[in-house]
Parts: sequence; structure tokens; C-alpha cells
Amino acid sequence: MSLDPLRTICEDPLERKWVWLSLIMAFVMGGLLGFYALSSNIHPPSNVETIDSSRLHLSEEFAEDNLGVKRNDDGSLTVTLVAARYGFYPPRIEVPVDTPVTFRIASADVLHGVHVPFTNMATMIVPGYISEVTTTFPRTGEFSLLCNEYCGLGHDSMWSRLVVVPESAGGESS
Ligand SMILES: [Cu+2]
Repeated sequence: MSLDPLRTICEDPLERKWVWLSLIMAFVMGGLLGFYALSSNIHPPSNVETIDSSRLHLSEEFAEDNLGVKRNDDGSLTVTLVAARYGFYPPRIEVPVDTPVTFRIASADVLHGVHVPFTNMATMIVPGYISEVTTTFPRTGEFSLLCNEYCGLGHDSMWSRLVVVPESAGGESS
């Protein structure tokens, strides 16, 4: 009598071997993904906050004059952005290195995504919700803020600039 638990569903030993092989591959890949996510501090955003997208420009927080980088009392920064076809507004953001930055982003129209390559900053921007991500940029330099959810014909050119400057330079947007 075999101890193989797959015995009850398939008779052929060769078939069982391949079933085991694919199960092991699935577990190894799942394990690697989990390890990579944990070791790189990648996790789903936990913030759930709704907003009326059609009245975004009239809202307190996402009105045009209130967008951009703000410094909080504890030294951290809040960056308020609007994602709309086809760009992120304001189009250029400057933040200091090694400083906690909380992004608060709302979509003015359709589903967008935001991704800053070579950092762990990435989230979806779902219309009707405020996407919130807190991260710290450990390296100075110029980064692109890209849309990574197909949002229409101009999607390829939907990006803006994130500049991570030395600590003393502060933060601003233009
Ligand atoms: Cu897009």
C-alpha cells in the first residue's frame, strides 16, 4: 500500500509524479513571492476613505490650490496628488531623502495606478477612494511617477517627476 495521498485521485504513478512536481513548484513560487514581499516591506495599503470624484476640485483637500507637498508638525510630509487622464498633478514633486512621506491620491476620472520604479511606492487609484501610501525614499535622485493601470489612449505618456533631494533642501512641488 502506498502512502501517496494522490493515490485516491490518480492511478498512474507517472501522472502522480507530475502532479507532485507542479504542486512543489507552486509552493516554491508562492514562498519566494511571500519572502520577497516581506523582506522588501511590500504590503497592501490599508487605508479606506471615500470621496466624490465629480466634486474633487471643490473639495477642501484636493482643490487645485491645496495640492502638493506639505510638511507636518512631526517633520513628516504629506503629498496630495490628483491623478487624471493623462497626468499626475502637480507634475513635479520634490521630497527630502530619508523622510516619511504620505501620499494621498485621488482620481478625477477613471482607474489609475501609480508606481515609482526602484522604490516600494506603488498603489492603485480607484475613482471614489483616496489612496494613501506612506514610504521613505532612501536614495536621492530623479524618479518617474508612472501610471501602471491602462486608462486610455494617452496612458503611455501619463507620468510625472519625483525628485528626492538631500535632507536640508526641504520639499516642494511645481
Ligand atoms: Cu494610465
